[in-house]
Amino acid sequence: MARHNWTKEEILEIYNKPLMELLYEAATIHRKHHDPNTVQVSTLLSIKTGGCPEDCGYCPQAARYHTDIEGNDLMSVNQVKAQALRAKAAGSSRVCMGAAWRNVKDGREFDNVLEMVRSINKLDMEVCCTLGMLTENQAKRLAEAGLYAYNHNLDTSEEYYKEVISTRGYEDRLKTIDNVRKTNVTVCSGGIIGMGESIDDRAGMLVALSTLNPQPESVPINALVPVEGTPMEEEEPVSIWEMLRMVATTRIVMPETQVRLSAGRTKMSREGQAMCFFAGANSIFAGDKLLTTPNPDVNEDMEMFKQLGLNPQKAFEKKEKPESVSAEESQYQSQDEKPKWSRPGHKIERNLEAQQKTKTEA
Ligand code: SAM
Ligand code: DTB
Ligand code: SF4
Repeated sequence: MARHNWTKEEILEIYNKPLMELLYEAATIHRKHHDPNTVQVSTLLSIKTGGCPEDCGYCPQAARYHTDIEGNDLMSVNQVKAQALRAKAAGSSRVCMGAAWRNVKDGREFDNVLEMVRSINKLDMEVCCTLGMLTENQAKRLAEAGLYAYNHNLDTSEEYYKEVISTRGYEDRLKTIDNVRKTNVTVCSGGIIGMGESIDDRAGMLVALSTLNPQPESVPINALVPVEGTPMEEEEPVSIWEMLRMVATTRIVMPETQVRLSAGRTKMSREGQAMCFFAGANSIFAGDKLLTTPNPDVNEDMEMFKQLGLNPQKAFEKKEKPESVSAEESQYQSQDEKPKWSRPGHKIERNLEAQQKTKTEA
């Protein structure tokens, strides 16, 4: 059972333990609650890029910073469906659609997003969205469309939040999470390390997340990707030791949660990532792009899985499929349409070939 009364002092004590003790404790808890050889694979899709009115100091998509990213209008439902099919063929069980919005506005664009959710759901994949702030009614509409998870990060501690973002407050973030909780959509909420915050702030963020009741079903741990043109362009990269401590502490205080290695994996060695999986990370973002910045090559990730003996988690393995789409409705139920990684007796080499083929065809 998860505890919902962690204090900052307790969390700091865990975070600062001798590393071997911390890793052993986290790995032991991880094994009690999860299969240590299964890792969820999620693909990010930026459905609306750039031009955001907010001032998040880390974000290349904020209109006020002069970054090199190419902004786009909302993608079409067909474009999204095509990308989701590609992600599925590459072994992903979840698509996470991100929009550079402060909040969702009712109207044609939101209707299109609801249609995207329905169409990815029909592919028998979990669908996640991260669209900024939501009202209770918008959360309900997403739930009715079959949304599986909503990502809305607290990013850091309440105290440090004001140093990073001025255009909205911590309370606004908590309110959206609460609106999502009123539905059957699962909550994905985590944060970023390496923004100049203290260890106290990291512990503060973990207090805020772990005292939510229920705790978030998934917690992404991002290492800042310092992007030229943003106020954080000069931040020092986080070391693997900090990442490991953060992952292990998250695992200990939120034992049932899926802990996701998110932004920053391009700077992590395979050995470093293996240590993170040992310490309790059990989800990654796959695909050579996050939202706007690079991510490790899919083939490299597949080789890493093979080397470490990891298997990708199947869709809907953790929670019942949302009721709005029945199994009969799903057009992609046949064994052949299942991701190659999750077919019995698969050969990863075959999958590598399929990857090369998709790339050449694209
Ligand atoms: N606009 C929506 C929002 O802010 O909730 C959704 C998209 S936003 C890009 C999603 C998350 O990406 C942010 O909350 C932040 O945690 C993460 N993120 C953005 N830029 C990042 C960066 N440069 N490095 C690491 N994480 C980043
Ligand atoms: C999350 O915590 N990390 C992802 C996802 N949720 C939406 C986003 C990372 C973005 C990194 C910067 C970029 O690519 O623009
Ligand atoms: Fe906008 Fe989200 Fe980026 Fe903040 S993190 S600037 S809200 S896209």
